[in-house]
Amino acid sequence: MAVERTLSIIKPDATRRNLTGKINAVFEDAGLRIVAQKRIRLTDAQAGAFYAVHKDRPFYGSLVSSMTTDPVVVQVLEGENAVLKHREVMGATNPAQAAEGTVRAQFAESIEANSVHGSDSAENAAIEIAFFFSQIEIVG
Ligand code: RTP
Ligand code: MG
Repeated sequence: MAVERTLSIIKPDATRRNLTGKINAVFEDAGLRIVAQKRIRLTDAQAGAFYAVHKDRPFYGSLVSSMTTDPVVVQVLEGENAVLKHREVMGATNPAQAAEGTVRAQFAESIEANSVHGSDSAENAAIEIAFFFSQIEIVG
């Protein structure tokens, strides 16, 4: 199995409740290595650009504004099959459907304030990593 990288975001609902360490422990326990990480405050324009793929969805405006209320922690996670492994430990988008022990089952407040984002393919991971990080910031 190939070593991959994926882009992870600990969302404002989670940073507001001081959950960064607990969420990182779930990732590390799953064998994902944090090879880059920074805490930033997204502007409306940055959040809108990041989620441009969802611009025609009814929840777009609300999602974008929810991403700017508090800081986010953006990170690059590395490991075997990292994209899928990360999505497994995040759990389903809707926390009511998320499997026990997943980040969203443990911590999410709602379908929108669901604590974490993860890239959904290796191709999108490369695009999303480049959105936030330069090569020199990623230390494998
Ligand atoms: P993500 O992209 O954040 O890792 O999550 P995902 O693939 O599970 O969910 P996606 O369908 O890509 O949606 C992106 C984010 O939009 C919010 N959302 N709100 N109100 C709603 O029905 C709704 N549906 C999605 C969530 O914050 C979701 O993570
Ligand atoms: Mg998604």
